[in-house]
Amino acid sequence: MIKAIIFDLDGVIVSTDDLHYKSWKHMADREHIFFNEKINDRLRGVSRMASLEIILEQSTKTYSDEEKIELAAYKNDYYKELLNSLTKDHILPGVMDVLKTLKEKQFKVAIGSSSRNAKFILKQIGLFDYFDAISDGTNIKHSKPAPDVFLIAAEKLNIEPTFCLVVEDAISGIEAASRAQMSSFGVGDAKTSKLATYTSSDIRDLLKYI
Ligand code: B16
Ligand code: MG
Repeated sequence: MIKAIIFDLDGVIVSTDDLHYKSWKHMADREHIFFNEKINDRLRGVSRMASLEIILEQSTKTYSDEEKIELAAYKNDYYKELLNSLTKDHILPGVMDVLKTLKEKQFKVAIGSSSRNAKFILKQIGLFDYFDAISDGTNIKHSKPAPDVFLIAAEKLNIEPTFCLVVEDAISGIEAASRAQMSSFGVGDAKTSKLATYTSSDIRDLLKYI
């Protein structure tokens, strides 16, 4: 029996892919590091510092830890500038229908995101007060595919993990849900995950399974 739905943020509630891409590209160009959309695809659901390591695979220079922190901050400052233009119009199709139906049916809803900017993004799109709990990049040690972000969301909701269903667009996020003993609904990239309990290209199909 499902009592709570935990939503990933980027790629499920709102698409910030392009903003992440522009911001990493801004940093990569300054450093003369090759970066393209294909590499950007590998960053989905991955934490900021782990994303940086993937980008630095293309560099011949070895960066110190301090330099890496500066590179990540440079990217994030630019990303936050871009996030200022985010509004409720950027909420992905079907999301509001699903959220409203879940509230009517009295399911608990939470966010389980790797992003340290999750609360800012939720405020920008007007959904900060909508969720019963928010677990994000600021409260975890290990990011997806580790189960931490979803286990903390369940704990904040006071609901057993096995009663939770995760909605994810990243394959690493579906693995995290599975490791948390939660069922999962994969959209986008995550549709190809063999570990997903359910998959669809339309988030509204989630309502068929609960
Ligand atoms: P930040 P999610 C993830 O969010 C993004 O998919 C991923 O591309 C990003 O690197 C990560 O958040 C960290 O984001 O730099 O804002 O802390 O999909 O888990 O909601
Ligand atoms: Mg995502």
